[in-house]
Amino acid sequence: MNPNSRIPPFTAFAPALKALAAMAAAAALLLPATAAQAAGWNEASNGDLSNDGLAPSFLALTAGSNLLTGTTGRTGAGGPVDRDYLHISVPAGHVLQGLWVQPGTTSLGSGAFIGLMSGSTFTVPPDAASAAGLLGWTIFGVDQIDTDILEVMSFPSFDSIGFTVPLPAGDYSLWIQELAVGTASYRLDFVVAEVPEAPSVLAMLGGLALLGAALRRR
Ligand SMILES: [Ca+2]
Repeated sequence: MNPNSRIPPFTAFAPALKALAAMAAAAALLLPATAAQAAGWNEASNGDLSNDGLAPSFLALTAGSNLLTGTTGRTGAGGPVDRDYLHISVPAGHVLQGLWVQPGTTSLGSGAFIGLMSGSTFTVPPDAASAAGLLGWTIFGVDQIDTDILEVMSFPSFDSIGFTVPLPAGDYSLWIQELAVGTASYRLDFVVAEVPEAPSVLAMLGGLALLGAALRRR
């Protein structure tokens, strides 16, 4: 696929699905989800992300930069698969503004798959026939270093729902997986921004009271 295309071509999903289905058939390693982290997750120090979409690891995002550093892959045909599932929460009063691919990301072939779902668990199975049920997805790797992939993920593709950027506060889940045989590294930065507060009802009422007082003085 053309890494610069804004919408992943339909054909990009077919080999990805084939590879993912093959990995789904392989023995899955169930790894326990580990404790929540304050502002990022590095598999080297925080542990491997969960292999189970129904029990993903959890990362509470905070305002600013939230780095996710890990590896995914598989040892070979039928061998153990390392797929990474993460539940993220965008705090109230905030939005997920961008998802930047950082230097340190490596690719073995066409890149890694990243899928996004609404909710705290990733319920679409690895051998799904389409992207139905996903909010969005894309393939990323070295070609996307220093670029924001959130928007390209947002366009409906291969039956994905699609979404608008920025993502509002709430719970989301992710599935990240290198498609080629071997182990690839990824480094992603979830950029969270505060939503400017709307004028409160009390402030509006205060304004009306001042207006009323001003009119009475005339
Ligand atoms: Ca991993």
